[in-house]
Amino acid sequence: MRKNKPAREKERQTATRNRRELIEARLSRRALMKLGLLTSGGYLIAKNGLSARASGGDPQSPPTRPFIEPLPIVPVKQPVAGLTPDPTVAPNKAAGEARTRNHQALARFPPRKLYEVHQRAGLVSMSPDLPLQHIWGFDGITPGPTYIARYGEPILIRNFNDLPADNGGFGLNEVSTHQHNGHTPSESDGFPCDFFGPGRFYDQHYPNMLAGFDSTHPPNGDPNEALSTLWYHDHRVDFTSQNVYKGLAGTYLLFNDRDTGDETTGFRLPSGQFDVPLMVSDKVFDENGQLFFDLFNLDGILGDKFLVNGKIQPFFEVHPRRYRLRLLDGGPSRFYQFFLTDLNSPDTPLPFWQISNDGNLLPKPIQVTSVRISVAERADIIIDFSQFAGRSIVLENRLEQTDGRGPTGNLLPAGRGDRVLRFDAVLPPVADNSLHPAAITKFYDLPALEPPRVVRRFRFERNNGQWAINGKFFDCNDVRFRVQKNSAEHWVLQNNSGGWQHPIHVHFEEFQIVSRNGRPPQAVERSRKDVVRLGFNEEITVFSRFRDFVGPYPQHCHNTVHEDHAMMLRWDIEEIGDQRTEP
Ligand SMILES: [Cu+2]
Repeated sequence: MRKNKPAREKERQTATRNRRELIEARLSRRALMKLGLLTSGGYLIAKNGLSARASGGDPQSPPTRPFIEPLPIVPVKQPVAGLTPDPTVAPNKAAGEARTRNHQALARFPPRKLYEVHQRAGLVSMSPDLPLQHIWGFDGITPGPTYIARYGEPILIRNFNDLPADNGGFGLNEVSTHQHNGHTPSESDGFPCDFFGPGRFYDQHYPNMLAGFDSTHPPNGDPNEALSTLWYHDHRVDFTSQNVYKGLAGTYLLFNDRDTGDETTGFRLPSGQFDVPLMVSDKVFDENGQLFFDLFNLDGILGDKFLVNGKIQPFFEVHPRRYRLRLLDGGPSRFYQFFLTDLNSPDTPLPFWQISNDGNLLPKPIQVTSVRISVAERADIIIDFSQFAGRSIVLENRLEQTDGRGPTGNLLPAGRGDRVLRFDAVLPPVADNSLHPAAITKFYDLPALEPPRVVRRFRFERNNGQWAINGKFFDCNDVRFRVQKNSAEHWVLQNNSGGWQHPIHVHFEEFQIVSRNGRPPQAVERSRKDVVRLGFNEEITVFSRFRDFVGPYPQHCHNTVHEDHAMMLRWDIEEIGDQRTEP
């Protein structure tokens, strides 16, 4: 029987408050299951005030006005002149370093720039209609500062954990910072189990070298494997969703002698102030307007507020010229399909250009009317705002998604989707030295494939209300398989979880899709990738080479809730690999 609305509302608030107390006690979902407080179906055990379905009690955010604050432009991280003490190959435990393994390549690729970043609490405004929010951020801001890096210019970041003991409701003050898509030695990759607590630091060495420098393309690597749009985020095992939702993420851009960061040279892509990272995330706020994270939602968390670069529904005043916009789905769980919409004539499709998929420029630009990204995927797009001079255009997500399972597959009518960002083409005309994307006939060729040494199969499946790969949950110490250095493999990713979708991410080496449900990849999926959307009942085969470094790396679902609970596995690169086909 349906209860009347006030009674249901009160029950919901009580359940929310009680769950919050458990979250503040910093119990992970796994701990709660062990304590018997959470059933395998994700329901809290019926007990006073906890009887609501665990995932059904998300608060509805208070109302906020859209498009009243400008898009934040994230500051660029500046290097420091030196670090004291100097970085060392072996972990400097005496000085408080938390690293446990030696740097593999510090002497070979000595850092040319040094950085120091502090993860700490911050107080920020996400909307003037909400109170200030207690976040955790790199340098106390979210998104964290943008790193601008170049190929052939190794860097080292001294990463301090200055996070407080009080989590204010959710989050765990232990961290492991992953550079997503980086060709990074394992000890600097941000492996989920390399986390460390407050008061310590971790030196992360990023060689910024092209993949293959030590084998397939010595000594400088394969120019066709250049990366462009990377990001970094916390990856602490079991707590990634909470810590990233709390703000621990930022952008890392890589340039080279073709994608130069100067629109008068190389590929001549829009550059400088016309090259803008856009981190999109969805969040939910409680009845007091405070950022809320429901620890008991095992499906995936959907927010009812959409933020770009940390602000709810900002506006962006642009000049009437071309811009390169780097879209990133910052999670925690939502899939997007973005369109450009003129709200005065929403049914008129507005084409633009997609130039990349994840961190990789496509073989050449492709004209599209929408881009689809799931958690952690990126897409660089070029929009020419000269055609919209004097007008406002909305970045609209029209992909229908009603719970954490994945999108329904339906597209909402134009103008009826989520209005994420409004472009106002109101600034005066300025020079545009970038090339029209139609005039760019080639970025990079796709590297040739080769026969795999091993074909491994992975079933992504539901297991007792949690998430498993080949029936097993993540375990830091369980090396599920060993890849042989300087070999190639096929990985068959199979969605065995019924009505669920999973964005699958592999660390360290990119892949190419060989087949999706038996068919070769089409259009923008003809690309190098580091995340692939595994749709309902799909089977995808991907190809990778494994080169240059050794050590542990993970493969996991990037719905951060699934990942924490525990759809992830550890694989290691070693000199001699194994032949396990269903690891
Ligand atoms: Cu998943």
